[in-house]
Amino acid sequence: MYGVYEPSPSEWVREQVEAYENSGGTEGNTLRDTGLPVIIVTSLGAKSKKVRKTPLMRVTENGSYALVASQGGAPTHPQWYYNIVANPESVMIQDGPERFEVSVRKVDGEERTQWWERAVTAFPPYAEYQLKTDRQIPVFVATRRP
Ligand code: F42
Repeated sequence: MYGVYEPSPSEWVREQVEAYENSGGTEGNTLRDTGLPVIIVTSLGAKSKKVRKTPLMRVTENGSYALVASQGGAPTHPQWYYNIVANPESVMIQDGPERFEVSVRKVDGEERTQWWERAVTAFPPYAEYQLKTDRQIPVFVATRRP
């Protein structure tokens, strides 16, 4: 992916990405002390065209991944949401030691419902986050490119 990497302005996010990448995915690979696994999603800035790296919870089924734009139930979508909408073909996932390119699409209706259930199973706080906000939390499905 082309573009200059711009580390997150959020310190804990930046440190998680660094630990994850520097260890080849063997460290910094869970959300704080929950023990629940995290992936690193690389996207291309919608406006800046800079490379952005975002830790997200690992929600996976049959080799595909859900990317849940929850941002802790905040009233607005996270910025990476707009990056993926603008540049869906410039997205990579690091899952543990593996890093690969993915195709990403937003899911709606029944398909979203199925992925949402998987997401809440993997990370129960997503259900609380949805209750905190009026927006419907967007869900993308990312599939490894051949
Ligand atoms: N966030 C989630 O939404 N879902 C999760 O499952 C999740 C899990 C998770 C696990 C571990 C962890 O450490 C963090 C986790 N987070 C999760 C938080 C997540 O990593 C993000 O920090 C959060 O979702 C906020 O995303 P954000 O993209 O808004 O990030 C902010 C902090 C940020 O980096 N902003 C930058 C900035 O300079 O303000 C750049 C933002 C950016 O990409 N800008 C775009 C550009 O062009 O470069 C423009 C975007 C536009 O508006 O068009």
